[in-house]
Amino acid sequence: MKPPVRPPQETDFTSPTHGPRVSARIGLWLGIAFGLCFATGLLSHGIQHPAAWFTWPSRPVNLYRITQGVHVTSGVAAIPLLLAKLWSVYPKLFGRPVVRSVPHALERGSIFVLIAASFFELLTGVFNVAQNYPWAFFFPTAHYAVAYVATGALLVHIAVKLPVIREALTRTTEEPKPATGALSRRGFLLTTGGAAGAAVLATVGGTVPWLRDVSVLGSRSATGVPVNRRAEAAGVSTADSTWRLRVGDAEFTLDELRAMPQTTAELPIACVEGWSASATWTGVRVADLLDRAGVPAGSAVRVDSLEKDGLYRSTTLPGTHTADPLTLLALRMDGATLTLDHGYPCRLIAPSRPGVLQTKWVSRLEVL
Ligand SMILES: Nc1nc2c(c(=O)[nH]1)N[C@H]1C(S)=C(S)[C@@H](COP(=O)(O)O)O[C@H]1N2
Ligand SMILES: [Mo]
Repeated sequence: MKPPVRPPQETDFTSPTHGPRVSARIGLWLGIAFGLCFATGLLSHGIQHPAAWFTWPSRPVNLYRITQGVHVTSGVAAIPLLLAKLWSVYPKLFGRPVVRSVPHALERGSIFVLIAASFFELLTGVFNVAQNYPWAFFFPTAHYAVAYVATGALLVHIAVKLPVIREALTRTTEEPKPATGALSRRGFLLTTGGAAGAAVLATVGGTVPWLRDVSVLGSRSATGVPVNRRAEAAGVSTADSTWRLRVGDAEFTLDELRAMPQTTAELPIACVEGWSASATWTGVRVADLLDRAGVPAGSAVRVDSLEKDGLYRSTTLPGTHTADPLTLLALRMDGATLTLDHGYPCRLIAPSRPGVLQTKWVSRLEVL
């Protein structure tokens, strides 16, 4: 006789890939990935919108490149981890009664918020790396705000689950062997770890040059330095002979800049969108320019460009960076005069600075 048809129940799901032991382990990895992603995201935000107390060092030159690489890589690694985590707990959807008590309702609600916010962060992040913005909101603001929602919900979740987590991570008793052919807990954890590792490898090449060949998602950085905003899109055409660089009250022609002592350095452009690329830049030290213009050493300046109204037409360069001898107004890249797309006649290139702040087509340094 057939059993009567009934909806599935939580106890129907007997695979060892469900349950607290798997869930707590994957949760631990996911917590680490989220923690790294949140911390490096906050840093990046802090550098771009510094509070009065915040200073970001200009050395080592690759510091921002590394923190941004960790941000993108940990975010990408979190995607397979999140999916595996949801797999491990989805039988709970069939737990009855749906709501047992007020605390239970709050707990379930917080998990819903956590999942929604996590998907929002990971998906918008991936779309940003792909430079695809199929939505109406401004990515940085939304991605930043929802990060707090996700992190808050995560902390609540960990606090609520602490006893279960502790028990699941320390228990040593063996569970019954899974039916032959079924995926064991170990097999599931290894597969999940493998998927996260593959995701990391597919992404880190955007940051680590010698891993570029294995990084299918890092293809944007395959050759040379990518251009995010072209001169044409920025409304900048070949600067005419009337171009001058204004520094405080002083003015410099392009020939005067070329006649000044030149510094050559290999420095990266580390874009917030997940790629970074090094180039050899040659140009004038910002510190020298400020000195010639009679501006006190270590002053912060605003860097203005020829661009009329782009979001990144103007940036603030803090004193730690103006004082650094590797902070340049570059005239040349990889031995040749800057192309218009890379910022001709001159562009800012400073160590350990987000790409979005490496202002191109500079026309003025205004002392703040
Ligand atoms: N004036 C201006 N400078 C700019 C931008 C811009 O939109 N306008 N984009 C920035 C961004 S987002 C990056 S990643 C770098 C890229 O420099 P590149 O085009 O030379 O690679 O330029 C930066 N400088
Ligand atoms: Mo960028």
